[in-house]
Amino acid sequence: MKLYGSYTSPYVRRLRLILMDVKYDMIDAPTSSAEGRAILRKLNPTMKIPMFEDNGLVLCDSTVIAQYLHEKLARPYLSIPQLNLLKIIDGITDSYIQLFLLDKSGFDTTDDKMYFNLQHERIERSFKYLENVVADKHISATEWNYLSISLYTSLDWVKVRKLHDFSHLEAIQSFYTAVSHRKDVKSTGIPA
Ligand SMILES: N[C@@H](CCC(=O)N[C@@H](CS)C(=O)NCC(=O)O)C(=O)O
Repeated sequence: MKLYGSYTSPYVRRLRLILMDVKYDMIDAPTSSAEGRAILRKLNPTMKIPMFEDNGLVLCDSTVIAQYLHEKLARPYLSIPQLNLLKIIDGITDSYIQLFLLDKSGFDTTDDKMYFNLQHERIERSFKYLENVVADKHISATEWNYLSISLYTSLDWVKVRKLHDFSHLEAIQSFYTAVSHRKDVKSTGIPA
C-alpha cells in the first residue's frame, strides 16, 4: 500500500492516523513542488492529494480511500448521517483550501466579492452547525473514529495556518484540546 501526499495536508493526515498500526509506504508528493506534481501526473488526473495505490488500484479522494481501507482492514466505517457530517467538515476544509490558494495567488480574499463571500458564509454556518453537533456528542474526543479524526485534522490545519479562530466555540475548542493530547495526533503534527 502506498499513500501519496504531504505532511501538511489535513486530508492526508486523516489517512495517516487511520494507518497508524498498519504497514504502508508514505510517498512525499506535495502539490506545491515540481517533483510532487510530476509523481501525481503519472497516475492522478485530479492532481490532488491524498492519492493511494494498492495492488494496481489507484484512488484519488480521501473519503473513497478511507472507505477502501476500512473495508480492507475489516473496520466499521461511517453511517450515512456521519458521512453527511464528514461532508460538512470537508465543506469548511475545501473552502479554506480555495481561500488559501487564492491568497497565495495574490488575491485579497477579504474583499467583498461573491466567490469569497460564498466561502466565508459556508465556513461560518458550518462551524456553528458543528458546534451543536459536538455539544450534542455526535462527534466526541472519546469516540476516536474517522469522523473525529477528520474534524481534528481540519481544525488543526486551520489553526496552524492561522486561517480561523474557533476558540469562542466552546464544544469545538474542548474537543480540539482533548484530542491534542493524543500520542498519534502529536506524532503526525503539521511541521512548522
Ligand atoms: N476531495 C479531496 C480534496 C483533497 C484536496 O483538496 N487536497 C489538497 C491538499 S490538502 C490539494 O491537493 N490541493 C491542491 C489543489 O487543489 O490543486 C479529498 O477528500 O481527498
